[in-house]
Amino acid sequence: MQVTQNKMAASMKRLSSCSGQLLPRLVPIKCSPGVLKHTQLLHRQHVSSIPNLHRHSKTWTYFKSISGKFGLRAAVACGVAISGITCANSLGFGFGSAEGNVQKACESDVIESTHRAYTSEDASTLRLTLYQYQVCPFCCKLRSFLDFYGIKYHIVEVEPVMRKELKFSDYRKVPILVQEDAKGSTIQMNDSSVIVSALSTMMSTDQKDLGQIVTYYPKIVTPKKGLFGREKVEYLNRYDIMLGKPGRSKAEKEEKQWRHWVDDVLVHYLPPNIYRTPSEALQAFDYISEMSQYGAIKKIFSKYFGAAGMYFVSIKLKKKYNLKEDVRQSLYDASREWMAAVGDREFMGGAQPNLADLAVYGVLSSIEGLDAFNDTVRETTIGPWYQRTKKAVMSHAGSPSQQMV
Ligand SMILES: N[C@@H](CCC(=O)N[C@@H](CS)C(=O)NCC(=O)O)C(=O)O
Repeated sequence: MQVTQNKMAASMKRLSSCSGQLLPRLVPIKCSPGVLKHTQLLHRQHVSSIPNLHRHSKTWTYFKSISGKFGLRAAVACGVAISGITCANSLGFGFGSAEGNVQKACESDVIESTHRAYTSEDASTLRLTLYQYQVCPFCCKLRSFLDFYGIKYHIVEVEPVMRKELKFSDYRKVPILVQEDAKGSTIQMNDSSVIVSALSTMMSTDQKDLGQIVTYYPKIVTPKKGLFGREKVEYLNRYDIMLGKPGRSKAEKEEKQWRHWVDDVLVHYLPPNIYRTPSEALQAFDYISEMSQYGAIKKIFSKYFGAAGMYFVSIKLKKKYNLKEDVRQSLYDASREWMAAVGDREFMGGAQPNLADLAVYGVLSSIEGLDAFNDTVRETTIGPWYQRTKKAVMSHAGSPSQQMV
């Protein structure tokens, strides 16, 4: 009981911090060699056992009935209760994590081919395990990358309250990707964008040692401040693919800029939209609880209390991220902005999606089927691009074996 209460308190803290009540904004931090070494050690954690590996099928059930209003007291109580039922972890907590973006210095203009020659053999022999929540947007983003390139991976669905599956890790968020070598030693990679950059580096350069590659993305930890503060984790060079050449081409810069935008802007527009009204919050939580590892009773509990809590949290997130009064308009604006950037190209990457296409698609796929998604498709021109990208991801169009067909 005590453990559960502590868990609830901890989860509440996560919830609060994500809704921006407690965390100050991060400022860019420079990395010292000492930090690099430390990071290297942190990354080389060993996983004693990898739990049963399985994949969840995306069964999708709609729920659209309850639209009654919650009393304020009840809602506040629900908001507290939800913290113990962290289904919201998947679609709420992560959004507010105040991870700033630390950029690598020194980028000069370079005219070079932007095409990266990916080789699937590199990745298919990696023995990867993805620790995830099925509907977490960051996990969806990473999966869209892995699936597009036909990279095989096992999935461990993390149970969001106790998160026992993450016991091996100091880093407590998902996604985490673990690579196991033939001898059983492992390399842990954290943060969806870092993982995409690291694997892209491996797949498109001669550097095949992932243990070495992860050191290019050093972790910076800012200790927690005050009683309710939270330790903050940052990664340097998060959006950089280390091609071993100076500078970036125009297309590479564009890709990086939009990957950045996905994490800094787009992802923050989702919670206020999917929890916009009590009925939409219920719809979202019906989906989340359906996808979760919970038993029937916890599912019901998490659905109703979680929905109520996130409905109120989303009002705070709306303010924090400066969404318009009608939050849908902000989501439409973001979709239009993205489509304007894609222009008359099939994908931003040209004939094939690039990492920005995959990131935008991945994050949006986490809300596919919800009202917010359907409205956006109806009100903007994003639908055909979304479907094209989905087809490319589902058919593993980036895998060299597919390209040869
Ligand atoms: N920047 C990270 C964010 C990951 C994140 O915030 N994940 C959420 C789930 S959507 C999480 O695990 N939250 C748990 C927590 O904050 O303790 C990434 O891109 O992977």
